[in-house]
Amino acid sequence: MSGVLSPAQIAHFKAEGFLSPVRAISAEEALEYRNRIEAFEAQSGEEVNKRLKIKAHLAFPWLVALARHPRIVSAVQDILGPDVMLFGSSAFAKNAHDPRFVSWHQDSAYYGLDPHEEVTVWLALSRASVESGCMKVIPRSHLGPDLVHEETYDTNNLLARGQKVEVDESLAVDMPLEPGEFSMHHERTVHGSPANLSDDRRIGIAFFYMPAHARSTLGRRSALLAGGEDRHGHWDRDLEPRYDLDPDSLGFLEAVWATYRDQSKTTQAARAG
Ligand SMILES: O=C(O)CCC(=O)C(=O)O
Repeated sequence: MSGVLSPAQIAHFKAEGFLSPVRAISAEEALEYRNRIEAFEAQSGEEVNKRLKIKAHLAFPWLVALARHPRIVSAVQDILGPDVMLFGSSAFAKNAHDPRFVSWHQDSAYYGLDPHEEVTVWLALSRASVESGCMKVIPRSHLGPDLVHEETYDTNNLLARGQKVEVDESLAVDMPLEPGEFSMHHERTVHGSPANLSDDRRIGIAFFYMPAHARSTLGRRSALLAGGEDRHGHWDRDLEPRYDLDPDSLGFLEAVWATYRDQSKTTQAARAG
């Protein structure tokens, strides 16, 4: 499948640094995936935000399939070209009447990619409205400078380090989504989301795509081929789950998480020194 995005949508993404909404799956399918996530939470006794981080797709084959969904991958290819890889994915859930938020930030400060061309697809599995704390973006911020982040470690912040930048909020644009729709933003686009004031959970999965020519600036890492071919070999391959909660791919995920935490400590030590 190609050409999911119209020329006007592609031009909008390039000029503004975001695009929303685009439909990937039906509302019924989104509910089915939400149910699977909530069954996993019931079984593990942990909120999805805790376990399905960094490379959530390594937990379930159906999340790998969703990351490779033809409509999502084609939309990404419309922006990035034919050869696209997924280096990460993360669940972002806010409960009903949940004060937790995502501070204004640029993903490019942390993703360790060169060049900065990553595109995030945020797929709504429940309604992400202004009331339930949908994402907001600062248009055209992807064309501006790399901003300095302050790491706050605020416990109500869904970002691991509570990183934030100062922005003029009057410029912000909301990206409300119905279940099964997704938004796209460039890794340098400043974005964030407020608390959930609604009566339902706001659950989304963010998929992080890059062109296969992108290199890691954080040492050798792994990724999943999502579309086209990898003619560059800059990335090792993610160990894909053979079945739900495959211990091998979960072990792989744990090892990636541990490296990420170590890198985070090293970065903090370097800043403190
Ligand atoms: O779920 C949210 O509100 C924020 C997600 C986010 O920061 C991202 O997908 O890059």
